[in-house]
Amino acid sequence: MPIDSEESSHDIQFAEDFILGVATAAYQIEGAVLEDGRGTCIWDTFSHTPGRTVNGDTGDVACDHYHRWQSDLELIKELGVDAYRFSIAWPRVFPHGSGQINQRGLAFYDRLIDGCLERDIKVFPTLYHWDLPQSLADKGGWTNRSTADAFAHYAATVMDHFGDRLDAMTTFNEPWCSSILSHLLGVHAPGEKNLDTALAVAHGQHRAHGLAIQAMRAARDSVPLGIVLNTQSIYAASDSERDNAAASRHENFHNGLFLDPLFNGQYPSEVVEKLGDRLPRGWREDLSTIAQPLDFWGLNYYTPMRVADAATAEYPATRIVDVVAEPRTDIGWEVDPQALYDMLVNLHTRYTLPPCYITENGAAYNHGVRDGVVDDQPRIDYMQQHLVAMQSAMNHGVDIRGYFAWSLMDNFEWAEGYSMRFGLIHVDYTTQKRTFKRSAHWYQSLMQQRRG
Ligand code: IFM
Repeated sequence: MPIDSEESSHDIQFAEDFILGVATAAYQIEGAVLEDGRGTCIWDTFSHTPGRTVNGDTGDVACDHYHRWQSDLELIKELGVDAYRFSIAWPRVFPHGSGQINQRGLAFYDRLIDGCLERDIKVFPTLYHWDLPQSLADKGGWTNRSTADAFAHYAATVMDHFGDRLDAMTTFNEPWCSSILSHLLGVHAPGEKNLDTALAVAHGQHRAHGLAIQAMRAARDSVPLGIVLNTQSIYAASDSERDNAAASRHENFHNGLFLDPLFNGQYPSEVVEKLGDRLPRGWREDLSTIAQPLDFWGLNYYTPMRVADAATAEYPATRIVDVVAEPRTDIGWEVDPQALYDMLVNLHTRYTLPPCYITENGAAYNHGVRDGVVDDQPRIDYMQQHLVAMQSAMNHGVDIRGYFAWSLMDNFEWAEGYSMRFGLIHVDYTTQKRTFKRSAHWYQSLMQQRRG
């Protein structure tokens, strides 16, 4: 069903308790990587390795949010959103991943969380947005089962300490990125290209997620718990049988590898058939730990995937085709809100999923400040169209409880460094001056309109 493109986001009727928010992640904004006892993480190592990020950019300073958190919370307050989704840096809490707790790390998030509550902003933290402590990486990272145990201990510690002040808690952000993109495609830290390792990492993270959910429920059972996925909205690149079969394999590998164990307690049968003997030993025994009941799931959506057959390549033997219907954003990603609608309806039909939050959606447009103004109309168009698509999916019966814009402000865009800007708020990285873009004013007006 096509979404109703005539509808504008200002026509959307958000339910009273529908949450509108903004999102960030620790390594992308905090900076202060050597302060207050923080340990090193794999992104410190990776970004300091020549050739890994655009311009050799690192998160050393980023948006200097570690020092500017109060004024940044004031900006969130000014936007008028309901909630803030951020991530807790594991290496601030446990500099070596396990062992001694770093009280100064906990104290930073105490200040941040209390600052949100003082400003009536709901708190939606994530435990893992890719900053694996380097000490754990040195012992095999997610391929070592003890990393999942350390993660569960970190999760329980955080829940025990902050749980009385949280509105939700997420275990992992986009485990596809921290396994496939990082260990098979070599784009993110640690930059490996090895299918066996990627499978072991994905499985290790699944197990860590399950153990963490159990540990957090035991510590405090009142906080809604979930996970954030960036499932792909997949289309065959052509009508050919081969491309259609490729799209189906791509779905099983890139989406099923995550959705099926989490929500069905098993890997897709095709994945087991092709790769079962390459999954880590004993994987079947972990499935019941992995498939914990969840209170919500988060979807991060940006762009669709067009997939073609790559017969001679390793399973899933597919390749991404740049069949781009304009427009695309400055990072080159196709703009297709229909793909968001299609995926939401499709996944909620095929799986028994808990309520959904759109935990990230947004666009990279690199408009600068001119006479104090950042005129980023394409970002407004993008978000407006995607809110309409989300609303259409809700009208079609998908239970969606909230939407978080990515991102509050421009920040360190991983391998792209500072070259790509996703923020509603412009950041001048030389002066750290923040400037509301037109999209920020537009988002603010959505909130005001809802409050009547
Ligand atoms: O910046 C990232 C974020 O960290 C995870 N989701 C996608 C965003 C844009 O690439």
